[in-house]
Amino acid sequence: MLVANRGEIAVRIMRTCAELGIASVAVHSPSDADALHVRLADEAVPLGDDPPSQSYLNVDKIIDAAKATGVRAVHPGYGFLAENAEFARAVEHAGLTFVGPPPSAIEAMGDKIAARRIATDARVPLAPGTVEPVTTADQVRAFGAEHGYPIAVKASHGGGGRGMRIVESPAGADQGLEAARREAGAAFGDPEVYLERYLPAARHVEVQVLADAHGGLACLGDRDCSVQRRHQKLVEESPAPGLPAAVRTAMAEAALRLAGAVGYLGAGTVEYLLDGERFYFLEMNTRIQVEHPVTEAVLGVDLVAEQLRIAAGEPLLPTGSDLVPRGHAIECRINAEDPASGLFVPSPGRIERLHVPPNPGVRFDSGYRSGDEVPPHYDSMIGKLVVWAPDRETAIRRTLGALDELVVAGVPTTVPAARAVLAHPDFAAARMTTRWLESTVELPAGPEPEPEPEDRRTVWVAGRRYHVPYLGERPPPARADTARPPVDGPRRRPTRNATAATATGSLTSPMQGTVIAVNAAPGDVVTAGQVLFVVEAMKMENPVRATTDGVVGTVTVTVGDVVAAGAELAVLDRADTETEAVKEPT
Ligand code: MV4
Repeated sequence: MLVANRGEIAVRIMRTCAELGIASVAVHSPSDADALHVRLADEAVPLGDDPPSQSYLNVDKIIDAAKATGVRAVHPGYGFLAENAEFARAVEHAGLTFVGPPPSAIEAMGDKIAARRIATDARVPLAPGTVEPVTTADQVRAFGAEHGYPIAVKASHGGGGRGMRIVESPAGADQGLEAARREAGAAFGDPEVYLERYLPAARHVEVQVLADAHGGLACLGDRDCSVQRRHQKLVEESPAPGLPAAVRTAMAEAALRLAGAVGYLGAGTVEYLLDGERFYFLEMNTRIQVEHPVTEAVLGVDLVAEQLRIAAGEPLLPTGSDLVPRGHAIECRINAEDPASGLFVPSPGRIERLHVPPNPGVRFDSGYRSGDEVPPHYDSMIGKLVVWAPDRETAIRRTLGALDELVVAGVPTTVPAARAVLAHPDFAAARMTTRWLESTVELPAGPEPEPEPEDRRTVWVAGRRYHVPYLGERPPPARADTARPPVDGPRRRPTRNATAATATGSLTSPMQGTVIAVNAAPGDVVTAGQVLFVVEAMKMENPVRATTDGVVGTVTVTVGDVVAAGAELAVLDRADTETEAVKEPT
């Protein structure tokens, strides 16, 4: 098996391969030469340079590697080429098995209008919407007059929510349509859009399905993935809490009808919006998903093993699998992200120490070890903390305990954000919609002062020993081996993605992409290194930092704008007084 991926999912797939006695081949970029997925593989083939286009997205190089090593199958993981029908075809043309659905199913579900038509025919509920592309503002207003506002304008070839625009009233039709088409063209190479009635307060619930080559179809329960920000999921769980049995069954049956209608094969996910007790089809993901372990935890099934069995032409699932969920599982995505200024931007760097508490019910899927570097070129996810317990309440408490004991030193992480979610009363009551995290949860905006064991003092009181946090000046280390690396603070060094200020004080975008966050307004006093913008390109969020201390003059862009590489984002007037040196944490 060649695994055309990196990080935790490549590792995850290789471990199942090993268990099944299947030899694995890794591919890797130069930065990943010593990565865990390369170490675990039986063989490894270097690809081109670090940028994904030269390595993990390079179809020709990956097919060459597959041919050269004589593999019989290719597993794409998620992201990268996993939902690229051309890649699936290239694998098949090379005489190899693609671990996934037929290219026709990838294509049908990748075209969101085609997917809506297939779902309609399969009697899968959809939000009121169009099954034809929309090109004029008159069509938007006619839709609004019939179905009401707000209206979601969505890219036909988009997905994951990117490029979606909301039109609140007839007056916004021209601008909303224009912006959506422009963004869709820039981001997906096709400006085609369609309309849906927008549901403002829904949950995101998805259903896991498996289909084999013998007509076997199975539903493997559901997951709630409502806790996300900017379409990046943070916490997922299975089963979706509080679903009435009739709704659960209807969602599962609709998902199976859709899988059957599209000629599905392998593992797939049908995404819905859930509004009260009504659910509406959003899209189908034709891959193994990041959050698949919560399903594995409650069902005792190895989903990657099922993918491999199905790809080998075997019937799905061992006989006797009852597929009744047992207990509850929660996943927290642990990303290398900087919470400074309230923006969660990727912050790659060296993981000085990684320690996972080996508690019952705790699993940590990661592509990294202590001492590994998180490269800046790819997704910033370090790992996934997956916790199982007999019931949801215990699972929440157990996850909070595991988050407290988890050590990820050297890079700022999403651990404090996950803790804020898990400790929130709305989470306990399962009152989360897709807007909840951004609108309700107070996310810690700075690095948390996490006392390491070395920061604790041992004191004896009445013959008993206590370890107490040391809150004063940190004492000089007693011994060399108790010194800890200078970490945990927000790092103020510019990343490789940061731009250079031009002589005129323009802050420019380092790449073509979509502005997804603006944290600067005219008159703001900013310090060098402060994140002012986030530009998304190729599913990566790139921080753009102030290059000098100064004052923001004009802000040239707003959220949703598509910018070219080198385009001006803002004018920065350099502070003309002699400023103190930038405060570097030491
Ligand atoms: C919607 C919606 C509300 N109404 N469609 C974003 C992800 C993409 N699959 C579709 N998305 C949405 N479509 C209608 N008609 C709200 C979202 C949405 C969302 C959906 C799932 C998970 C997170 C989300 C966050 C914001 C918006």
